[in-house]
Amino acid sequence: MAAPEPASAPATGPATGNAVDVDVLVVGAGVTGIYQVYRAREAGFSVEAIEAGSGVGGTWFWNRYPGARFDSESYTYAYLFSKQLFDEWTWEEHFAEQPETERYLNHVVDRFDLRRHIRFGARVVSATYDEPAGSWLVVLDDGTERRARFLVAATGVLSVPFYPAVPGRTDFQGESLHTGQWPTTPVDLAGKRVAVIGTGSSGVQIIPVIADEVASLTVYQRTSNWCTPLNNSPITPEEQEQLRADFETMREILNTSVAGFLHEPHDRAAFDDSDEERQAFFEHMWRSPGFSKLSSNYTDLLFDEAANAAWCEFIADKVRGLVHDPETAAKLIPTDHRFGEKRPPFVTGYYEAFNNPKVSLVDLKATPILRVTETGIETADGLVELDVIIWATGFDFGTGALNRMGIRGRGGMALTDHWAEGPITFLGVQTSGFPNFFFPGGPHAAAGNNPRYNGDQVDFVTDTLVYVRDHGFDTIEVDPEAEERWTAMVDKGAETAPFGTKSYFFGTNIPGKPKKYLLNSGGRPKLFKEIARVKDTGYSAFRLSSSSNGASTVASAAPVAAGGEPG
Ligand code: NA7
Repeated sequence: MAAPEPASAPATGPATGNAVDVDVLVVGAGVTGIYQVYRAREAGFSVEAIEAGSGVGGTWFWNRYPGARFDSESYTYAYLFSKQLFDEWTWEEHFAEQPETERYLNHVVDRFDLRRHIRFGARVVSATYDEPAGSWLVVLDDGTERRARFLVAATGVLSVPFYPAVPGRTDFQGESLHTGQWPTTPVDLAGKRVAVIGTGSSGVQIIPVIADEVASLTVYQRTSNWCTPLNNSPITPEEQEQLRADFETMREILNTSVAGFLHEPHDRAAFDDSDEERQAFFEHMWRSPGFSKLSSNYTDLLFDEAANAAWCEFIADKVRGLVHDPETAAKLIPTDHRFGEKRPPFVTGYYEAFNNPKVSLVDLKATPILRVTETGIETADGLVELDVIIWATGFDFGTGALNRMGIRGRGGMALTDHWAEGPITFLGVQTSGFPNFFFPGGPHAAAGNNPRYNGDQVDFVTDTLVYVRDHGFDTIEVDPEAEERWTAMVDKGAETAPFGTKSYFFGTNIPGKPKKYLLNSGGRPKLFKEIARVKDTGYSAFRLSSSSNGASTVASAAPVAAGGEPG
């Protein structure tokens, strides 16, 4: 292992005047949190991360179920801030499996000497803004406290597992597992009668991987998805060499492209081509890697009903060809949503798994689950006896973790009250009434290759902290008008295609959750544009103040109009 690259500034030491334990307290040591710890430390702040897991990785720590892997190309998901890091690490596959990713993240943490900044096995139970002191008081689940100038929640969007309220769920006497909370100890499924509930990205990854070893596998599907092949393969030594040679170009594309992928956009609309050409192009798409089915497909795929329907019909034909039993094939073909309305899962051997006589598909729309019993799952069709139930039932997306952290801002206002009708943010990084609190990679982060977008936000947060410090301020809070405008932009953009209206992107998978779009419908270009405007206008969309000696002095409160409407 190579020696860490030199830090450009001291790793510790308070950057501001008032007494705090740490300048920057980061919550979460996943992909975003690790990068935030690195950037904050390099900028000269003292920093500590609080991580609930016993290891780093966040999503890639908790989702350790068999078959969990990237849907984004490994080298495009990886960190790009260090060419040395990129050169040292050899990804085995174009789409790495969870253990490889977890190894990589551990390597990064050790390579840059970040582990000493991370406290593991600790969960934040409350975080309260202390107005007179201008700092955050954070309480952990063991009762200990931390006082921090800045609080950065890098708690992820898919980090709170969701269990549906199925009657009797906890009565089951066998083993109950959630894909998003998979144990670190070995799970033996060999020869067991197993159920998987849910056929989103997680369900469709685990199903083909465990199908051979179990005694029986019953798949409980409520809604089928438009699954297409991941088309994974090992990275050859020649490809590896090429990737390293192309690093700077690749970094440039990934740091600037709309979706944060390398995939080339197509230049034709679906009906520019003849029927034969379109079939041939769809065949090419079917054989293309991961998200290129979205990002390199026909330009009108997500905007033209007929174009989308043609692609869906192509997929449906594939499913009918792959699945031997026509009834099962029919159940696996979606009838209630277009391709791209929901996050499309990518698969390896998923449809083929249903040709395995041990695998059966239960259509919950026809035969809903009545209850879970001590011994299995009972539907309108009767009881299936089971040894293991795997809940692949998703997450409380976007706001789930933030709403569970007991966050209170100015005047004791609870974040859950401020966001009672859904998140309101500026740039998906700050919300008014909560000074010095940031949440990169949280709600209103853009849709695409997550580490790229989250990295953009971490970069902005870090630049902002430096700006605050170097201009002699110690408090920063977004102007309510700026967050209203940004949120209005997000909501308005979500009214139009291609987003659909029913998916975890809108929170509709969680009973009682306000229906609000939880990504940034303006995408990465909007984020870049607005960040540039913030910097050009001297942070006019924010209120900057100095709270030393207990008195809060507003030193800059330029009207948001100076920053203009986020556009
Ligand atoms: P998803 O994509 O939210 O999928 C959850 C699945 O669980 C989905 O098929 C749901 O069906 C199903 N579900 C949810 N509640 C129920 C109940 N009550 N009964 C039966 N089935 C249910 O989560 P994943 O973990 O698969 O993927 C999350 C992200 O991780 C993914 O997008 C990638 O970014 C990686 P529904 O469609 O709601 O009818």
